[in-house]
Amino acid sequence: MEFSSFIKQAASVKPNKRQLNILRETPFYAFVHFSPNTFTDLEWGLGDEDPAIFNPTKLDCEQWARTIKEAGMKGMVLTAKHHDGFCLWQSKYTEHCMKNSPYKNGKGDIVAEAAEACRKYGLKFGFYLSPWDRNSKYYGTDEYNTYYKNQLTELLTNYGEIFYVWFDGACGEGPNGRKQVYDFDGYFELIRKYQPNATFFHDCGEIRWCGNEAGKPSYAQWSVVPHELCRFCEIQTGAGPLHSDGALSYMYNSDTNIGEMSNIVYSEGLVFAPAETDMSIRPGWFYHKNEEPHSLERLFNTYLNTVGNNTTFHLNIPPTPEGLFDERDIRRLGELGDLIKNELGTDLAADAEIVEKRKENTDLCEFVIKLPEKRKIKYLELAEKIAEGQRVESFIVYYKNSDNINQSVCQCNTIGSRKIVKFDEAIETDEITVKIVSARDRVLLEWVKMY
Ligand code: FUL
Repeated sequence: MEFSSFIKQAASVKPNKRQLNILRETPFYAFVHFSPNTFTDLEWGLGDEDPAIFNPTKLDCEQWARTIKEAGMKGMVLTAKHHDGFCLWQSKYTEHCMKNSPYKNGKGDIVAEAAEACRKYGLKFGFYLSPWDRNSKYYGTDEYNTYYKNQLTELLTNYGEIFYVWFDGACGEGPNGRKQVYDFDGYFELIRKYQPNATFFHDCGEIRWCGNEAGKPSYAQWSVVPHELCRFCEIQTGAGPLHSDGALSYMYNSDTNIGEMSNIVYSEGLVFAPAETDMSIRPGWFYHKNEEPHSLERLFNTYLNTVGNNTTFHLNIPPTPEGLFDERDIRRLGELGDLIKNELGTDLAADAEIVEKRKENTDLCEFVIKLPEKRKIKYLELAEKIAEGQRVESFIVYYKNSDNINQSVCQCNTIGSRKIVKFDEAIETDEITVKIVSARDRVLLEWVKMY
């Protein structure tokens, strides 16, 4: 395909309504890792743990929900089953579940309690169901897919509205272990059937992995990526001008050039697949009492680099063996919620006039944002009309300085669903110009905010 028509097509690769919902309504949400690991102090359980050890004596899912809400998150994703295979609900298909925990004399259902708490506090609810299962006797056979689908159906049909299903890519069985061929297409079909508004995470799914668990997405975040990376997403363009079979066979989420021009031109076609950044508030995903939560500065910077860099932010908080969030984590999340509100809560450009200056026959343009008076600005937030596609490759920010001269402050890559630019120092100005220096088609901004 011609280079120019390929780029036009790339500019109009669109999200589906489920992707759009999560990007616009739920960009920041919580993970909750809770399983026998919480009681054995492990990260990856072996699958032979006695269900009797799973006994949270003070479980309070409402405490979880309150804390999550106060941090500014909009949803919760619970590990209904981690790699050890223990199910936090009353599954009909295994004894390795709450039926054999002392909690509520074997009648407990933590998925139900968490889902209810979310509803009470206005949070969305989703779950993690580990494909890798070290307990199931079926693992490694075709029957495992039936077992997995039965469990998925239980979770999709008994707990009200689900916004997200999280499929973990980890599998550590090793070279001599049991190998499972997962029927992912069959799993996704069940989500479509029972929860048509839910989206799903998978290394290369509708929401894809950012490539690390350290809270560090790539400096240029593209939601429009090669089909070779995300085969479960619908292909929306023709092949890139430099495509040949196998050209992108070694691409992975951790590559930093994903979605860039130098990458997509080799593709067999492009899909819409925004990234999620998943990270734990502590070093581990599960609770270990000697670990401390990360600093407020690290968490806030991660928020800016994720929600403010076209990815979603999935922040894990692990409950203690008692079934409560640790006071240290609660404090840190409260501070984070306050800091987000204080730093990014009041839009100083709400009364601004925005003038778009564009030259005929080019997609390059400038947005001049005029404030009624001089204000001190620390952050600039931009959002593309992501429902129409992602177009901006790079832009430069200028501000009118005290000599009335346009002075450049920074150059940035990509905008996408949301970009938050933090200035090294607050600037005092009544006019900021965003000059688009490279774009794939006419730039459509959904909003401009300043803080
Ligand atoms: C990984 C898992 O192996 C970890 O235990 C954790 O659940 C993390 C979110 O995903 O792949």
